[in-house]
Amino acid sequence: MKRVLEILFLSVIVAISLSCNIDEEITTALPPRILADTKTSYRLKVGDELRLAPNVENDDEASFSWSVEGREVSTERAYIFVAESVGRVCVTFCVTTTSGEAKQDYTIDVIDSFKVYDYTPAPGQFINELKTGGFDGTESTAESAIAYAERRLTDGNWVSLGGFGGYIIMGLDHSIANGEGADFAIMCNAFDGSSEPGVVWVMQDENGDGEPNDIWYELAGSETGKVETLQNYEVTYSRPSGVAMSVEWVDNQGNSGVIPYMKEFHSQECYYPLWVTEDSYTLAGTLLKARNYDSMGNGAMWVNPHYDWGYVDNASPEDYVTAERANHLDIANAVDSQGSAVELEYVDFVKVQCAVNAKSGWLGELSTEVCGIYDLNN
Ligand SMILES: [Ca+2]
Ligand SMILES: [Ca+2]
Ligand SMILES: [Ca+2]
Repeated sequence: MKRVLEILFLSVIVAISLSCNIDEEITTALPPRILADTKTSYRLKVGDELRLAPNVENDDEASFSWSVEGREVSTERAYIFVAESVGRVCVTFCVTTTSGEAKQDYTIDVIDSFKVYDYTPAPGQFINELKTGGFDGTESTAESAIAYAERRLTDGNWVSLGGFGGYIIMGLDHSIANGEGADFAIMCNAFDGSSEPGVVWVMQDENGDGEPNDIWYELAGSETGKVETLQNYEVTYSRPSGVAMSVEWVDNQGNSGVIPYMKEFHSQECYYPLWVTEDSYTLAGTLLKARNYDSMGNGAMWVNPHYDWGYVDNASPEDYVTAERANHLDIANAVDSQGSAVELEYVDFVKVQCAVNAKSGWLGELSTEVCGIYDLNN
């Protein structure tokens, strides 16, 4: 009998301890946790959709809440954000269980919907090195190069125009009106001492076919009309005969030179755009006198001073807005091929073209960089 009582007693102890463990499991369940690798900032074009579905641990029987600028929009596990208008939006995700809650903020910058129509850079150290944009660096058609450029600009990253004459043509999903003052902005990567000016050209879709095949008008800048500024300057680049070679050029002023191959920094086989099918091509535009100089006299520190106004990738106190990393441009400065002012109520296409033909020692060729375009009238 004593043995039976002992067994009963032990059974009760085991049962109590088991039930204690269960209670403990419930009361000490871990609170939900949003995994740290969640991407929390995005750039979208108007009209884009983004599916947000953060990875959450300890989310048994959780409830979810999504809010946009503080207003609840969904209680689903995942949320599809639709970019409706330009600006910065804060989206908050909240997961709640009986053990606690976790929150995650997302910052979404919605930019104007834009399109790249052409990306024809001059040769340069960043050309064909397109892997920096998540591509494989061997884009060999105009279409794939345009896709690369669009992707880069959507992310707010730079697209290099290479040496003199290299250009990109962009447009928004609407005409840009010529209002009071500056009308649109071009983002770039200029900073004080690093200005690589690009001239801006604008065009109206006069024939209404949606393509930039009409008349380009230059936006005059501070250098327009100066003796040292050359209109109709042309440079012809020739495909190198082998890999790892500089790209030779001749201009229409009797000069020649090279876009130097710089193996130690950019070791892709060739700096001549792979999607240019001809063995040589000519880029024509407006040449500004280079201002770059070797500030220490020993080649270590090159400075690229800014120009007064009217250019892209130009850290001008007059039209470069540091917080936006963008130059503000005014359609009212449009001039025709004779240099006469042209009144344009709006424009549909914008071309940015590298406007200097210069090298800065070990930094290589000067090359305008473009990071995006947006309408200032919004
Ligand atoms: Ca204006
Ligand atoms: Ca057209
Ligand atoms: Ca630059």
